[in-house]
Amino acid sequence: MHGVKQPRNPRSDGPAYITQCPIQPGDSFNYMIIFSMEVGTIWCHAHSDWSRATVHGAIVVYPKRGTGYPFPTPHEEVPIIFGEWWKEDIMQVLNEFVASGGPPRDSDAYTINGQPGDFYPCSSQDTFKLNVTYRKRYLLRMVNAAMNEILFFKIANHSLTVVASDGSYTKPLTKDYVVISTGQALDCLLESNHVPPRGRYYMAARAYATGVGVPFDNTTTTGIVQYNGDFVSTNTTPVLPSLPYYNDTTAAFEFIGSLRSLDPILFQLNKYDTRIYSTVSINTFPCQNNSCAGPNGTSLAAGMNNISFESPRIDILQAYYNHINGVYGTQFPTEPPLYYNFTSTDLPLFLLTPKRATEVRMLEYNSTVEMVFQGTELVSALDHPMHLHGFNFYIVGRGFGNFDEKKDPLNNLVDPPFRNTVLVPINGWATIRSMVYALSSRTSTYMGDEHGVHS
Ligand SMILES: [Cu+2]
Repeated sequence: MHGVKQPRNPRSDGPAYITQCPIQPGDSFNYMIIFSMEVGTIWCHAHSDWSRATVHGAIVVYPKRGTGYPFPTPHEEVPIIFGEWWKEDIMQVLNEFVASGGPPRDSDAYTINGQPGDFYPCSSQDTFKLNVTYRKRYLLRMVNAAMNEILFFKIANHSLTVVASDGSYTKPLTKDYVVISTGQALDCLLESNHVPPRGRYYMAARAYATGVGVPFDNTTTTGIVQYNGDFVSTNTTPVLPSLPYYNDTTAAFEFIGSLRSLDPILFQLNKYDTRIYSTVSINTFPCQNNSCAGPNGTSLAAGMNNISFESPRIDILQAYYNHINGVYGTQFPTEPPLYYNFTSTDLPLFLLTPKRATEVRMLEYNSTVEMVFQGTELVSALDHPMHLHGFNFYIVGRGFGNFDEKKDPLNNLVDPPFRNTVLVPINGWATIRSMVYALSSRTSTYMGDEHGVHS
């Protein structure tokens, strides 16, 4: 489950080797999903290897019976699922990626509702089309189910009003483009109020990618918004929106930083019981004869506080309940093992190699936790989407450079967005606060980077 709190129901959360062992081929597992406070769009996906690439779907949670939306009722609701598509079998792509030690092969296309769009001859007939009636309101329920890339999305000549993110209402935010990282969901209103010529308009998405020298799929996926009635011939070429440039960090964070929570804050945000300060980096492992495809023949890895997660032999939840020793450690460091200039481009090589471990940090039920994620320049600086399983968190701070407790004020303790995936800016940091009743007191939550690099 992606973004479902699942109170006292951690067995049905899903992450492989955290709350359950992977479901074996031919086997089955019934998930019982308990919804409690989610509202709007969230989603679910397969969680082992790269099965998420093709096994995913939106979950729509409607307002409680007798209550309505905190925004004008839409005329129609439309799922917009972004995906990433490779010509080869996805397992082959993954196996090659893991075997090489280098970055994964770039995808061949992004998709909107399963279709790359009519820039691709193979998809031109089946391009996703949204037929709209003049002067109506459409609720677009967007999910970014791509494997690796954060996306900019825009509809030509129309603006979008965000009303919810990651299953929680937001104050209405009207923009002519949105940013959606892997793992995130956005509910957006689209008003079909374009004055004549009403015509046909592309909706388009392409990557927001900032890593210097890091390859990425730079293609554009499209769908079409077309007005019903006499206004237009279906032969007219739709108007194309101009998306922010691939590495436009200003545009990305202007959008992300403008989101505000609509509902009252759920717990006191001005204090916390535990702080976990963690670096988030790309690392490398040495490779025999320097024969891997990562930098200088190494093999790529990912690390938090210099620990690269190692999958245990059985799931952590089972080991916890059954008191099985030797499956995980309880010493996930609450701060980086070494303080260096995290965002300097000139870092000593010894920092590159992380430890391999399965480390957990135990937290008290009903306590509050602050996590500061610090991006680093190791191998390559990137924007990292960080996802918390089981519960949303408030994004209370974000900035560029090295986090400095004294200098960096928290941006928002009043109405910060309540999300399950935070985008840690390139060469920057992000601070979240959450309360530990995520999956009941007796379980593990799992913080992971939605980028595919560590898979
Ligand atoms: Cu997920």
